Amino acid sequence: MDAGDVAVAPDSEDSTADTTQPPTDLGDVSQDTTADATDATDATDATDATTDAGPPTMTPEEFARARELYFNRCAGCHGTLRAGATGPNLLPARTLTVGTSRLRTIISIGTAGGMPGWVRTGLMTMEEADLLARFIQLPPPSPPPRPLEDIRASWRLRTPVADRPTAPRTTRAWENFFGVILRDAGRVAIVDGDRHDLVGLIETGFAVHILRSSTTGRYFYAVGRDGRVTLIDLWTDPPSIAATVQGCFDARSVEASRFPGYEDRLLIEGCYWPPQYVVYDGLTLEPRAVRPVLSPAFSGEPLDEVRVASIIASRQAPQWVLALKESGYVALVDYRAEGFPVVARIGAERFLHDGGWDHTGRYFLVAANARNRVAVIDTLEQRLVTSIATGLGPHPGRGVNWLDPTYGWVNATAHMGQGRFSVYGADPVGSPANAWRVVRTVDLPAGGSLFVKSHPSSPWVWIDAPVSSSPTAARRICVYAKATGMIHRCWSASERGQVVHFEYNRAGTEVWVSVWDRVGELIVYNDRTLEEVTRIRGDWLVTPTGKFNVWNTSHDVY
Ligand code: DHE
Repeated sequence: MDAGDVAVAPDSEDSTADTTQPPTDLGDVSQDTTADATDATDATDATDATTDAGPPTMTPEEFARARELYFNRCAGCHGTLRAGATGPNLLPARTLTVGTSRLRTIISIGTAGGMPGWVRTGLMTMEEADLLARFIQLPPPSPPPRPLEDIRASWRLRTPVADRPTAPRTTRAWENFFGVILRDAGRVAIVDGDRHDLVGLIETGFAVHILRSSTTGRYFYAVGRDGRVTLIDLWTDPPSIAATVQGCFDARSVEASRFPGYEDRLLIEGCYWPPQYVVYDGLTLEPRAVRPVLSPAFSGEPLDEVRVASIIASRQAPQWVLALKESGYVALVDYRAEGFPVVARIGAERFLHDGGWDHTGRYFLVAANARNRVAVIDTLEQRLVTSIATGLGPHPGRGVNWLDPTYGWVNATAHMGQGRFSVYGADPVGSPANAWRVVRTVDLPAGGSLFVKSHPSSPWVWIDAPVSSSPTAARRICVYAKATGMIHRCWSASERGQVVHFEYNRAGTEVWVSVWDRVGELIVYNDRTLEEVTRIRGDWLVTPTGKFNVWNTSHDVY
């Protein structure tokens, strides 16, 4: 092992073995995406002895329902065309050999490899599991393309730029607003970071995934799983929708232009389907260009599906940095060039997912969860530096960076597949011997982690575990101390739901975390004492997930 230190949490509550069966739609974190699903059926329900005879049949209505279910629950991990990514391949050549009854059981109770038990956790009925079991034995339907003219037809400019306020109409400190995703309500709440109260509710539609701020911070861009982008103006009172557009049928990411001179001017949306990205005017969402990303994998395998996963914006060049999941390339898109082309493609690692900057904003550190590695991309020299084996299923979100007392500047991730926080050197100038290798591994009580977060003025790194198979662990927060390189404390933050995702206020003095539940809460902690400041509650707080502070998101503070 290339770890320098191994520190063990001194006051962890338990060391529950974690098989990471996420109770959400996160799906598989199996290491081998070609693993046979039949391997995972050891827990098959003995009462389920249906005999399968040949390919299943479905009525058109059943097929349409199953297609929708697959899109909502399965496509994120297994791919729209079912060729597999974080989860295994679900094409008929494989699934027909497994058969309806066993597939239904897997869908119902999950697997030890990380597949959620959809019926077991109450998120699906047995009838829906049966529909899906039959659906995945039939050839995948061809999803439609989405050309520029269709995207243009979806564009709605509600408030032209000339009709918008020229100064903030609110007297509140809008740069400390938080955009809070209310996932299952199809809304984004704008919450005042000073006063901890609701400023406004924005109807964004189906399952918003993330928000990004424009570079001045005036606008939030929200992207939903259905590919819809919503431009939210924070200078109206209350905040309002200025424009909407739908560039994809399935999407997870948007990012603004951040290079000096391009503030608030452009926006990119990365599609899960079709395999493309779309560039919009940043103030109106008028579509400007759509570009394909389909190609063979960097290692040569032919592909029918390539999804755009994380996107970050450089401040050192007029470029967006795109992680292309299936092909394993990191693509640099130049928005100063005509047509917003990809100007460099860097082969990194397959099934790229989430990531963010090192402290200089030069290196992109992106997780290939299914390969248990974090790839390091030098965006200046446009090359892969290396990829680091960190643990099972690294999932940093945008990640975290700080100055370690021994190893210089570092970045870090926790993991979905094991209880481990890995710290890796990221200081090739000040501490070259430690750069791009794991320098500390710290045990956590459980895996199932999705996000880590810190702030330049904070002594801590906050770590969640919302997709742990243990409900206790899924509600727990752990805090790592930068000074000692050890877990300072872990505690249970809620008696229900899952505790997920952190965000700081503008001053870096408070940390907000979501209780992801039908009756949700936002817990606000004092970042110095780790004591609870308040709990934000309200009947509008339905299934809160990600939170994005205007100042921190527009300045890439994470
Ligand atoms: Fe996310 C970030 C994709 C499930 C909440 N999620 C991301 C990013 C990607 C992604 C590619 C990086 C965006 C960027 O930085 O540009 N997420 C996916 C999936 O494919 C996956 C695994 C399954 C799916 O079908 O969507 C998935 N994600 C989830 C959840 O279940 C979460 C917890 C709740 C939800 O909304 O569904 C969730 N993802 C988030 C959040 C971020 C995110 C809050 C942004 C973190 C940040 O601080 O930047």
